[in-house]
Amino acid sequence: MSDFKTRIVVLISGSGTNLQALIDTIERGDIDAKICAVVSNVDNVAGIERAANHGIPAFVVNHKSFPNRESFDERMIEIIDSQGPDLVVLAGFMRILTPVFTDHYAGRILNIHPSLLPKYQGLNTHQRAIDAGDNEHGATIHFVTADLDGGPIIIQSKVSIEENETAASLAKKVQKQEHLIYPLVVKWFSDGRLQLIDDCCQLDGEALQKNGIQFDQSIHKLNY
Ligand code: NHR
Ligand code: GAR
Repeated sequence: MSDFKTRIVVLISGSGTNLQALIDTIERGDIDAKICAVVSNVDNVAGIERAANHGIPAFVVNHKSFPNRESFDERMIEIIDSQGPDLVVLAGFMRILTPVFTDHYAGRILNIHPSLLPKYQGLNTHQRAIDAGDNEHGATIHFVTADLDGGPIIIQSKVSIEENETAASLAKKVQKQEHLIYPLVVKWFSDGRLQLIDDCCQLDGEALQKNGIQFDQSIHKLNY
């Protein structure tokens, strides 16, 4: 079947609430794209069920069945490329990818990370922000490169850290922002407005600042 919609493959490892936000936005007709497939490295996660509920094929590639990271990545590439994607979206995907993978999808792979990068790369970001005594935290969407959580930043959304904040309460606030900004960025990409050129993000042909666009509700309204 051929159509002109942007073809997206979403990679997950868990609950898939960001996947759901993308599915809902596409189903509302707000993004001219199609999620061709979901790929999870973990079996029986809620995100697979979410895909099934919307008629999206889901594949499981268990990283534990592979002798090394490269062979896992090669199998992932085979499955993803069988879908002919324009864009690969990491949405709570929890395996570090080798350059075999990141070079293959250079300029067409996005990740959402639960911190205000470059702060708190890696895992357990909410607790680390609380422990450091920070008064703000947030989420960042960036192009994925071989440099873990270090690729060019597209957008960030901030939340405040209150007294008595817990990692769980903070994660909930951050996720609410994630569900606003990921569909927005995927829309920009699908509309051909967002590009990675010479390691620099461009929106509508203009280079973005090093820490990307700072999201607020008014930007959101402007773009839907
Ligand atoms: N791969 C590359 N090359 N570059 C990035 O920017 C990536 C990436 C793979 C995943 C998501 C990232 C995040 O947003 C991401 C960005 C997993 C780990 C990790 O340590 C770190 C960062 C991210 C995802 N994973 C462990 C591993 O050994 C496994 C942890 C687990 O299973 O719980 O792969 O945070
Ligand atoms: C999201 O908060 C995302 O930022 C984070 O995991 C959650 C996934 O939620 N990603 C990472 O920690 C990547 N290492 P979801 O599965 O409900 O979309």
